[in-house]
Amino acid sequence: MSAKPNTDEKGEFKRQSSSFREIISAEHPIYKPASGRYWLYVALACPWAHRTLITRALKGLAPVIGCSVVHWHLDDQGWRFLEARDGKTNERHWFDIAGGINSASSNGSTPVANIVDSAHRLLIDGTNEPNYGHKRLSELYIKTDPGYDGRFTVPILWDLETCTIVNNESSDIIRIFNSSAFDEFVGEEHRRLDLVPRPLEGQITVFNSWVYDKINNGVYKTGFAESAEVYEREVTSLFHYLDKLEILLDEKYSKLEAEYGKTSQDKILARYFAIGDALTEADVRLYPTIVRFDVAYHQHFKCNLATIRDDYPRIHTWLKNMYWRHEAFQRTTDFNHIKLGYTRSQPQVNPLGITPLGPKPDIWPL
Ligand SMILES: N[C@@H](CCC(=O)N[C@@H](CS)C(=O)NCC(=O)O)C(=O)O
Repeated sequence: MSAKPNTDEKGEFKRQSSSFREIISAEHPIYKPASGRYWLYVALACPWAHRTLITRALKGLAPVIGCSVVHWHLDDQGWRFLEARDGKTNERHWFDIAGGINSASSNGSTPVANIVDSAHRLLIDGTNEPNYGHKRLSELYIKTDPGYDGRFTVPILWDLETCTIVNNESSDIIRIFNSSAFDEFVGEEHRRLDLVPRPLEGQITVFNSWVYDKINNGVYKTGFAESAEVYEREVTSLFHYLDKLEILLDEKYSKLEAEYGKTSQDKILARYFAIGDALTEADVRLYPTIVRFDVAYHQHFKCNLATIRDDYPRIHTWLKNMYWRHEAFQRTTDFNHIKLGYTRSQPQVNPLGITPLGPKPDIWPL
């Protein structure tokens, strides 16, 4: 998401590469593992930030790494926090033990259409920034490097001890969370979960690489295209790779069906994942794009050759399985932030900022 995305002279979207790429480990000269030392800054609309929230929840890190959520509206100065009631409120209670969000925003009685960009509903539109009382995400970048001239993006993994950004690349941040760095601060069940098990690492890497380029980033390349020619090429490619994903998941599902029988849906779903037969990083990286597809990308980014719910039955089942059977996925998904974030923050795509009410429901029951 961005008020004005980077595009080149051909009208093609070019994603900026991330600037801060450190890790946290006992061997690192500065960034040592510790509880309460690191802080995660996210936007709930942002798919890249979403993967870090899911991983934080899955690895039981909510009590170890605090979190702040920017307001869903990205304006021409970037992301902002809600005003602090007092500069030091610890918002960890909002991101409860499961690492999820208060569902008030999803069940709230105010229809999306009536919500204005200046809404200031603390813990619904976002949180304050409790560590320094900052108003803007950009302040964290400037604090780290006064000469920083890149984009002010979420997610940020922040070190409260040195007051610097450790890392602002989501694919690194999820690997840091998945590493053993924080093992001593979490329970056995969370320590045991490895999202990139050695035997599957090769398959996960191959899957991630085309999913990133063709699907995760593919929707952006489609939606931010500035010429019909670029748009048509990108949207065609995007659906070609969704077709590929559907075939892959169909093979998986059919195999499980043959093993357990058509009526044993529970048993099938317990092993129905993108790679292997347990949850891995591949699911974590695919989910944020697929859960946004029908509610945001289909209309806002003109990714409208098909919908997940009506045209990709296997991807749809996989999505519902993730959302309904895995708390870390459901509790970090906020459809209001997603819909409002995209439709109100990108005037070049949606100049009037009218947020479509549909499709309904946001996600179908399992
Ligand atoms: N490479 C980054 C990309 C993050 C990114 O593009 N974040 C968007 C939100 S979806 C952002 O903060 N954009 C603000 C801007 O570009 O001004 C990652 O994966 O962590």
